[in-house]
Amino acid sequence: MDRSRQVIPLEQLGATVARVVRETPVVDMHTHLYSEQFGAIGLWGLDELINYHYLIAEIFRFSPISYQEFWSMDTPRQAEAIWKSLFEQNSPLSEATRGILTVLQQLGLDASQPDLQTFRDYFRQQNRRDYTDKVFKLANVKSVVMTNDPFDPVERAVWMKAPELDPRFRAVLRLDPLLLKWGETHQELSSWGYAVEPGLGGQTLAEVRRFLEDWVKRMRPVYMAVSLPPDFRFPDPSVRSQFIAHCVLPVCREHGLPFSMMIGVRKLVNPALRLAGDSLGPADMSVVERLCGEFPENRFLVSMLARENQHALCVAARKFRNLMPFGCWWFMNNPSIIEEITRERFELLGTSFIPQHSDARVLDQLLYKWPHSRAIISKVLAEKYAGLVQTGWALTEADVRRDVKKLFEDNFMAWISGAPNPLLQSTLP
Ligand code: RAT
Ligand code: ZN
Repeated sequence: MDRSRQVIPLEQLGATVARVVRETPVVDMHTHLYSEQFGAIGLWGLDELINYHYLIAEIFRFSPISYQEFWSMDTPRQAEAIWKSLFEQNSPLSEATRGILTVLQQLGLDASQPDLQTFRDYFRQQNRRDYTDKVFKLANVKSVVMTNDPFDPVERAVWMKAPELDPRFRAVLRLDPLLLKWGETHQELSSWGYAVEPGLGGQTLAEVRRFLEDWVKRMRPVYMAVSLPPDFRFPDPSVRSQFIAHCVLPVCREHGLPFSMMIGVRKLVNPALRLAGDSLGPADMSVVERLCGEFPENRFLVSMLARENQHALCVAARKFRNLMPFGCWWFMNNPSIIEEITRERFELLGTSFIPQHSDARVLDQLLYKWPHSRAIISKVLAEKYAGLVQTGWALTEADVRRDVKKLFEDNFMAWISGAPNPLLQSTLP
């Protein structure tokens, strides 16, 4: 094939890649968003945006307000306190504060006149259904993956009614309570009719499998997921290891579902901050390698919270084709770190990874998380393509479109399809 006519000239590379990255819809493979059938737990709007726990952590760096005083206020008052402290009395330089300004800009609001009441008026005029369509369109997001906890009473009540969900919202069976809090959750399982014992005796493992099967049937999840501490080990004598080996991984295999492990969170290092009180620590990557090696029939999605683990995760993915690194999670979701991680992933893995997820907790956050990440991904991708073009390689726009579609959609869809993954079979040594 004569590719010379469609080849992208070096001087147009940056603009072409940026345009393709902007135009390619993304499947957002990890969020905390909910379709409207879940009611009030599906957060959206300005006050929720401002009350994001990433910003709650920041107000206490600038304002003398006590924890008690802050938590005694309702959501609008908390939002006003955060706005005053982080936007009026200080420049909103942090990634989380800048994000609010990007959201306002994307919606056509004037950030040069930063008046909370005016912005609130705009949001009051929106209705959730139309606003959801608008946000998906503006953010160029095709679908989002929720985080669904069968132990959460509000969620559970919705799932038990077998709701017809907005198809843009896909489910994930999140297992933190089962794997990390068995001391409490065994009672709930018993009360729901599963014959489990706290010490895992009797039929416990089979009953936990039955519980997972029931929820796979009910939720139709695209994967199962857990977040884990830095000292996560496998195998070890814990309940967690037993459940992973004998319940989670077998049921995942049976249904062709990946198991997502987000590793490195140290919960509540400052409990007074509540949801904002978690921190991070480097984990042992050999644990991930062992799981991938011992369970070659399982597929793993893995994101690490510590910067120190990012390179080793890429190396592990070179060794195990059943491992898919994804996203720049939480404290990694900052421009300087996203750029570094994305660059090392291209250098070690080509396009065989999932560069980003939004982790949005408030619908409107799609309007900043994706533009911010898209800008960095295109910058790094253009730089990597420039290296090819300088060798004389004839890069076409069709090549760029194929690659970006893999990064934003196809790699994830292939991973959750349950079918053998042709992408990984053809690209890894
Ligand atoms: O990024 C966050 O919002 C964290 O609070 C966590 O929810 C994390 O993303 C997780 O899914 O555990
Ligand atoms: Zn999350």
